[in-house]
Amino acid sequence: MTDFAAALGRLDELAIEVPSWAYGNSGTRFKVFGTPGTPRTVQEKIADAAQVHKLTGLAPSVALHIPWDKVDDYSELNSYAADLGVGLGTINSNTFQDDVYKFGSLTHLDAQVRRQAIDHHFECIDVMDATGSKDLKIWLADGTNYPGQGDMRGRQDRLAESLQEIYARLGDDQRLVLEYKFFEPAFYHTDVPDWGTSYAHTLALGEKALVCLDTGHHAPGTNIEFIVAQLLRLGKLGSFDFNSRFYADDDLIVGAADPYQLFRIMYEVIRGDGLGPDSGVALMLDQCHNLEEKIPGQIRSVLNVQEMTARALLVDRVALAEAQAAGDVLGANAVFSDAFYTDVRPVLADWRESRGLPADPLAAFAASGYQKLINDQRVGGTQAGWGA
Ligand code: AOS
Ligand code: ZN
Ligand code: ZN
Repeated sequence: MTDFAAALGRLDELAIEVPSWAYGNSGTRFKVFGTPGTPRTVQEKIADAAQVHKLTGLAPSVALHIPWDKVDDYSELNSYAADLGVGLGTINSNTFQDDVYKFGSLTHLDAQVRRQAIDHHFECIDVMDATGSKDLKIWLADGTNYPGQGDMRGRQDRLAESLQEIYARLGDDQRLVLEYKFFEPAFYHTDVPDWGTSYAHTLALGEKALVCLDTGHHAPGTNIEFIVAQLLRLGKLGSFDFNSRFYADDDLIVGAADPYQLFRIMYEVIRGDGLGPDSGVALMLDQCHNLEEKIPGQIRSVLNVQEMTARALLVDRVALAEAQAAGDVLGANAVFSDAFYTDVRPVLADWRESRGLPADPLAAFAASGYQKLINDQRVGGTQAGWGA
């Protein structure tokens, strides 16, 4: 039998970074519904993120997006965040919203466009130097819509060269994480479509380059936990972008669509020594809250990750290994699913209370009056990213 207390003791190692853009308004190409109290500045996004950490103890850092979260003085922003009890985390680059990148950025045929995209990443590294952030996350919208539109092979070669320049600029303690996505906004081919392509590029770059796995960026039916296991085995899993989706990439609340999948992913994270601050695997949310309220949406999300991590920690690995070795198919599956079906919510409420946190963070947020305060104070919030 798994020692419940010992297994759940590892929960203290869980830290989930939240994205600044989750607190802004977002939507689909059809409509962006605004919500009252939406942050107007990066400081207000950080203040909202700090609420999530204050009530859950799970979200000690906030990822920034450049240029959406650009400020003049990053050390001031650092102190501002620290005063609120959080730190500044991953810096996300952006080469997807300017006209110049219509046909690509780091892969573009025109050397001047590539230069601009590489320089943007240099700027992001300057921001990292100022904030003390460890990771530069690169997600590219590069790709084509029609067969023949671009030379896929040439684009790979240019991508490799551009990434080399960016990589060479990283400091000793900084890392580059390369995110893959199989389609959208490009609809025929994407230049970094899958973990294999990201792996090939990051392997060529060196040990400070790793793969970022966004859970929403796979074809339906993909065994994501296998990819997790493989990348951990290869020492190349750098970070997660957690979210969930029913169809394509839609950045819904992690664990909402398929909690069993999140459990299976967290099991492989634990199995592959990917849990904890020294593991080299950064856990991050990449979500947008189009209809639901944003701060409660983020609270729900980090709690979902914690809940599935707790269940994954409860897998009796000795019993599982014995059943596997004995060829006991159903026995092994039962050991695995018994952990998944264990209701850990009361234990997690105790875990929170023992750390001076509210047993029910969502109820505590609703009772805090914070939402009303920001609704009254903030007028004219901007859409996540596409403005401020
Ligand atoms: C895009 O689909 C990717 O998931 C990115 O990680 C991220 O959502 C984007 O950079 C928006 O901020
Ligand atoms: Zn992502
Ligand atoms: Zn995405």
